[in-house]
Amino acid sequence: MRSWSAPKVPKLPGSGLPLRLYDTATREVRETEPSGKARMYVCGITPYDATHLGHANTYLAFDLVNRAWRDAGHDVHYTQNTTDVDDPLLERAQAIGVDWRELADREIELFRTDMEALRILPPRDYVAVTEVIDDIAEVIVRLMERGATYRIGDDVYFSVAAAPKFGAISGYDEETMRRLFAERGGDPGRAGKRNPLDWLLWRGERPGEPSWESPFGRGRPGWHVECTAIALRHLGPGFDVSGGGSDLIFPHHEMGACEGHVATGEWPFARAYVHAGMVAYEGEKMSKSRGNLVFVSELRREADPMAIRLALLARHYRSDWEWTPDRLTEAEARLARWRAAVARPAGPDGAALLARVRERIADDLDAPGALALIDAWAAADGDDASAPGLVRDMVDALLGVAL
Ligand code: 5CA
Ligand code: ZN
Repeated sequence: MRSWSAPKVPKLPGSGLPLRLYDTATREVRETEPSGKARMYVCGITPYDATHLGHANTYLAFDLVNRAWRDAGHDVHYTQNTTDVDDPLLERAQAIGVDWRELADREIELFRTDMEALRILPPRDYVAVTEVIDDIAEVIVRLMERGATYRIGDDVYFSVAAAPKFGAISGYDEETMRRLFAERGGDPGRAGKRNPLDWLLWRGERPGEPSWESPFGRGRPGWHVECTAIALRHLGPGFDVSGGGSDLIFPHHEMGACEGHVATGEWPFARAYVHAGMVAYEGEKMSKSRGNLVFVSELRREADPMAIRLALLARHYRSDWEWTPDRLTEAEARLARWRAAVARPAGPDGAALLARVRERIADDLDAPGALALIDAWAAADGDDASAPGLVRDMVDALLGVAL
C-alpha cells in the first residue's frame, strides 16, 4: 500500500550515539545493537476513526527512534501495518451505513495526511492486512504443523500450552492477563476453549462479514497473527524493535511474540519491545471506543503542526499524561522562541549543544531533556556564527521540528 511522503532529513556533522531504549520484556534500558540494517515494526491504526493525539504521540516516539538510528548511521527498515479488517471497523461501517473498505480507505488517507503534517518519517512498507491474507494463512499453517492449534467449529485457535515463552513480554500474572484479554478484544469465556487465554488465529466465515479463502476454510484472520506475519515477511525474526502504545503489551505483543517463536523456532521474535505511554483526555485514556478524542486533523486547523509536535515532545514517550489545551499554548511560545533564536546571526556553541542533545536522545529518547537544553541555548547569547544554522538542522533531523 502507498505510504506517505518523506520530509527531507538534514545530515548532521559527526554521528549520533548508540541508542538505548527501555525494553518491556527485560524491564531494563538496553542498547539497541542493530547489525547493519536497523529493523523496526510498529503497530498501525485500526482505521475506523480519525488519528487522535494518542496515536500521534505513539508514532512520534518511534519517529524519534528512526531519526536517532539514522543519525547513528544505520539504514532503517521500518514496517507498519494497518488493521483494515477488524470487528470495530466492521461495526462502525455498519452503524454509519458505509462500506467497510470505503471507511478504511478514507481514514487511512486522513492518517497519511496527519503523519505528513507532523513530519513523521514514513515506513518503508506500509501494509494493509487485506493485502497479505495469504502470508497470514501461511503462518497459521506453520503453527498447525507444529501442533500449536485446534479448532472450534470453523474457527482456529492458538493453544497457550504450545507456547513455552508465554508471559515473557508482559510479565503479567494470570488474573491480569485474563482481565486485559477480555478488555482488549479477547474471548476468555468462549465455550470449547482449552485455556481461557487461547486466542483466535482464524475466524471462520460469518454471514455479512468479509472473508477470504484459506487452506483451512473461508474466513478472516485474528488480530495478533496479522502483525506477526507482516513482521516476519518484511523484517524476519529477531528484528530490533517491536513498538506500539503500552495498551499493546498484553495481549497483542505477548501473543504475537509466541506465534513468531513457535512458527520459526527462533527467540526472541523482537530484540526489544518498546511501548509509548497512554495519552488521556478529560480524565480517561483517549480511545475511539470511549470517544474522548482530540483529533490531529482538527487541531491542525487552528495550530501549527510543529507546535503540536513540540507539545507532544514535551512529555517523555513512556509516561502516561493528560492532554490539556495549555500544552499547545506553551508549545507555541517555545516554537516562537526557537524560531527567533535560529534567526539570530550568532548564538552559543552549536557543536556543544548537538553533542548534549544527542546524549539526551540516546538515553531512552529523553526528548524533554533535549528541549530543556535547546531552551537554554535559545535564551543565552554567544558568538558562534555557525550555531543558528546547525541548531536549525539538529532540531529538524533529530526532533523532526522544522523551524
Ligand atoms: N491496529 C491496532 C494495532 S495492530 C491498534 O491498536 N490500533 S489503534 O488504532 O487502536 O491504535 C494505534 C496505535 O496507537 C497503537 O500503537 C496504540 O497502542 C496507540 N494508541 C491508541 N490509543 C492511544 C492513546 N490514548 N495514547 C497513546 N497511544 C495510543
Ligand atoms: Zn499490531
